[in-house]
Amino acid sequence: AQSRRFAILAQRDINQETFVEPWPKAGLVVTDSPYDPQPSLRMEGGRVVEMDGRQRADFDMLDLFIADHSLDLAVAEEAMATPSQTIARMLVDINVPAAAVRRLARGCTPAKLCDIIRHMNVLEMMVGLGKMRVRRTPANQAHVTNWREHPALLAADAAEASLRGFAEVETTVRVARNAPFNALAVLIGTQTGRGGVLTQCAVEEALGLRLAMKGLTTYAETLSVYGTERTFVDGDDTPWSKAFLASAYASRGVKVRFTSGTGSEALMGNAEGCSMLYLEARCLQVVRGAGSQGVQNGSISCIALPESLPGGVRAVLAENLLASMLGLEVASGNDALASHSAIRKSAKLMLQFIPGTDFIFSGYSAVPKRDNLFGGGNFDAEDFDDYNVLQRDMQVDGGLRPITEEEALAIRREAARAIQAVYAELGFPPISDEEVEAAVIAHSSDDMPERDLVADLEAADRFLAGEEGMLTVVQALHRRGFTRTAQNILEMGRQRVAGDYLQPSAIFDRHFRVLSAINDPNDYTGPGTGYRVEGERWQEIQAIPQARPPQDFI
Ligand code: 5AD
Ligand code: K
Ligand code: K
Ligand code: CA
Repeated sequence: AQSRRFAILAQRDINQETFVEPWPKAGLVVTDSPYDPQPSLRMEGGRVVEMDGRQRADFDMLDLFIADHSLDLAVAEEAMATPSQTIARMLVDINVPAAAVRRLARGCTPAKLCDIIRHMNVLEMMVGLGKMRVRRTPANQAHVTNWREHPALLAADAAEASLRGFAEVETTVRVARNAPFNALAVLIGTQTGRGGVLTQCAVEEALGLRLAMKGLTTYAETLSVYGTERTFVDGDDTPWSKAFLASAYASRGVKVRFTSGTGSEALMGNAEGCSMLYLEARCLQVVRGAGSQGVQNGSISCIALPESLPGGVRAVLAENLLASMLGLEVASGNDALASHSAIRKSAKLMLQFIPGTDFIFSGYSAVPKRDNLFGGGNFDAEDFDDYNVLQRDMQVDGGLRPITEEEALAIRREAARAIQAVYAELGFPPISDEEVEAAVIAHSSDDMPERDLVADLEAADRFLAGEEGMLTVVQALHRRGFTRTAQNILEMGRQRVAGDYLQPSAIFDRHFRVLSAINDPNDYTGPGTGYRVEGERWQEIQAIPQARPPQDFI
C-alpha cells in the first residue's frame, strides 16, 4: 500500500477475516435468493396439497414432514392469508401478546416465515425476540473442555462455570473414548458448583445416548437437522429418525434440543440455490414437527459463512427470532469463533444479549481458546470480566455473575477433590494431590501435569461397558464425605424421573426448582412488563469485585 493509513487498516483484526460476495446459485446468500420459492399453501380434504409453490407429488421428505407433522393446519389458511407485514408489525406491537404471534407462526410455511422477516430490521427483530423468547428468565450455557482432557481440570472448570451462573454446561471430546470420563468430570464439577446445572457431552449419537442412559448427562442438544434432503441424507438421517432419537432421550428423562443453523447446507454443497434463512426456516419447522422442545441455532459451527456475506449477522438474528416464534427454546449461538475483532464480536453479541434469549450463548467458552475443543469460542474465559461489566453497564441479565478469586479457588478445589475421590473409589487411574492442586490454580491445560492416556482410556472403556452409573458415583461421593455433591447428583436423577425439566425451555434455578415455559413464561407486553433486572439480581450484577467505595477516591 502507498497509504500509511491503508497499511495500518490492513493489519487490523477485521481485515484478517474473509468477506465474500453473494453467489445465490451455490447458496452463498443469507436471505432472498432468486431461487427461493414464494409462499403458498393449498389444502384439500384437510391435507396440504401444495406448499411454497410445490405440488404434493413433488414434495421432498422435508416438505412431507413439514406438511404432515409440523404445520398447524387449523390456522395455516388464516396465517397464510394474513399479510406478512401485518405479522411483522404484530411482532413489535406491545399490544399483541406472544401467544397471538405464535398461533399464526405455527401455521406459516417456511417461505412465509422468511417473508415476515423481509419487513424487519435488526432493531425490530430484537424487540420481537425479547417478546417471543420462551422463558421469562434469560440464561447462559458454557463450554467446558480442555486439550489434555484432564479430569481434575474439567471438574474444576465445570464447578467454576456453575458458580459463575451458567445453567447448562456442554463438554465434548478430543479422543472419542474419553467421553464417559469427560461427562463424569463435568457432572461432578457442575453439581459441586451448583446443584441443577444441566450437562451434556456432544459426541456421536449412539454414544451420546449411552452416556445419557448411564445417567452421566442430563440433556442432549446436537440432534442436527438440515434444510435440504441431500444434506439430511448425507448425515444418514431423516426427520423421522431424528424424531425417534429425540423420543429415546425423552423417555429416559433427558432434555432434548435439536441443532440447526444458517449455512450448513451451503457448506455441505447442497443448498439447491436457496438462501440460508429459507433453508433454516425449513429446519425449524422440522424441529418443531419432531417434537423437540427447543433448538440450538444461530449458525453454530457454520457462523463464519453467514458472517462472510452481507446481512449475515442480521440473518442469524432472524433465525433466532423464527425459532422463538415457533415456541422453541433457543440457545442462540455466539459459541463458535466468529470473529477475531473484539469490536465485531461484541457488536454481534448485542443482538442476542440485549433482547435476551433462553441461552444467550449456546456455549460460552468457560476455558481459554486453546483448550476449547469446539474449535475456539467467540467469547472465552479471558472475557469473563468484560462480560460482567457489559451486564452492569446496561443493566442486562446475560446469565452470569461476578465471583471472587477466593470463591473460585474454593469451589475448584472441592470439585477436583470430588473427582479424585470418585476415581479412587471406582478404581480408575489415580488422580494425585499434585494434579488436584494444579487444577485449582490452573488457567489452561498447559498448567496441568501429564496423565497416562492409555490407562485412562482403558478405564473409560470399562466404565462405559460396565454397570456403574449415576448411583455408583453418588455412593462413592457419599462414602468420601462429598455429601452435597452426592445429594445434587441424586436429585438430578430424581428430577429425571419426575420429568418436569422436559417442559419447553426448562432449567433449574439456584434452589433446584424448574423454570420453564409452564411456570416462568415470558409475559413481555411492553415497558414495565416481562423480565426486569431488579432486586437481588441487580445487586449481584453491580457487585463486581473491581468496584471500589467512593471514599477510596477522596
Ligand atoms: N446446522 C446443523 N447442525 C449443526 N451443528 C453445528 N452447526 C450446525 C448447523 N449450522 C452440529 C454439528 C455437530 C454439533 C456441534 O452441532 O453437526 O453435531
Ligand atoms: K450431530
Ligand atoms: K440450516
Ligand atoms: Ca451448545
